[in-house]
Amino acid sequence: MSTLIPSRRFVTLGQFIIERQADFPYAKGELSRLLRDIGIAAKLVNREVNKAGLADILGEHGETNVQGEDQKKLDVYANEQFIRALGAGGECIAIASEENEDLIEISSSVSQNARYVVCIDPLDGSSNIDVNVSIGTIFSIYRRRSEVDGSARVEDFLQKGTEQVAAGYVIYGSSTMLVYTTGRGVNGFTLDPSIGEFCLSHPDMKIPQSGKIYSINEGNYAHFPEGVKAFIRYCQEEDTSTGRPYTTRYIGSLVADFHRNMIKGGIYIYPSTGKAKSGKLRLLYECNPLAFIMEQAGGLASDGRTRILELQPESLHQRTPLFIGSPELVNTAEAYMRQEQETTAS
Ligand code: AHM
Ligand code: MG
Repeated sequence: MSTLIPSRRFVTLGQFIIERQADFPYAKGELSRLLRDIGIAAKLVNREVNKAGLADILGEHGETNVQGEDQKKLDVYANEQFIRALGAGGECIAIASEENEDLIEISSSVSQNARYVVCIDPLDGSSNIDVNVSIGTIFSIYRRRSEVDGSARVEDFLQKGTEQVAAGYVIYGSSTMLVYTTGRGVNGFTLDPSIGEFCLSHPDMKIPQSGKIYSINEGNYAHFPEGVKAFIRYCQEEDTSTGRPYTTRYIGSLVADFHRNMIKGGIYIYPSTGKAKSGKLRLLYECNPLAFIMEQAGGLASDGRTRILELQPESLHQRTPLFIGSPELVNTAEAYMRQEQETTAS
């Protein structure tokens, strides 16, 4: 008698989103469609990232973005793809992008009754494109606050990170992955290029409670707050009971550094520096979405004192220091920051 062995079922992002739709009866499928649109744009961006070394797509685009940084051609392409996909989908009324000074309102007829707004960093770590290092997209979705039949307002975006309904990132790396949360755990999907689909590969991702990796641009050491310097010395000290000294790993591409630490356990820090009092990273496009994902994976994210998700945004391009990763390491780093504060106060 022959036995039929069922083949292992693989779950695509699209199937997974549909299966999980029941978690959001109030959302009537809009959130699912938004995630689907982001997944489609990510595939287009992935295609261009993969051939970046071949096409005349490398190099400066000749413009600077609103932060005064050089924009590469791929940044522009990625920005356009996400805006186009979200604009055509009909679920998003406005987008705030790291690459645009003002919010982008979508005025198509299909979006008239859209209830969501999206914050996006279309291509983070773009200074790594021409050296073939992993780069990423980071996104975050909020329910709008303004009336559904009127225009979107900046206030729709100036919501605390606790109000996010979904957040995720795409890493264009040795394989391309899309990782997202809707507040019910974190799931990761790897793009299978042979079928052109993101397939569930990392269900219910959890960050280890502790870890041995610390990621920080130590070139700025002289300008770090004393608490950060003390934490770095702690990481470098010999102590076999806690596995120290720890290992330093810094790619300089946030999504790649974040993703590695999520899987292996560790901490990423971009603190304030002498020249940048609020650090470098943006609250809306980078810190809030990654903080939401990190907390959902069992980790922590703060500005060294306050939980990132509780910071009240005042402007679209606001920056904040970021301490994010395994809870034990973030707690220890925060303890050093408190110690610094107490020493300064006394
Ligand atoms: P970007 O949004 O302009 O790409 O800048 C953000 C990037 C992050 O990916 C990375 O973690 C950080 O900047 C690196 O900054 P630095 O070179 O100062 O260490
Ligand atoms: Mg960025």
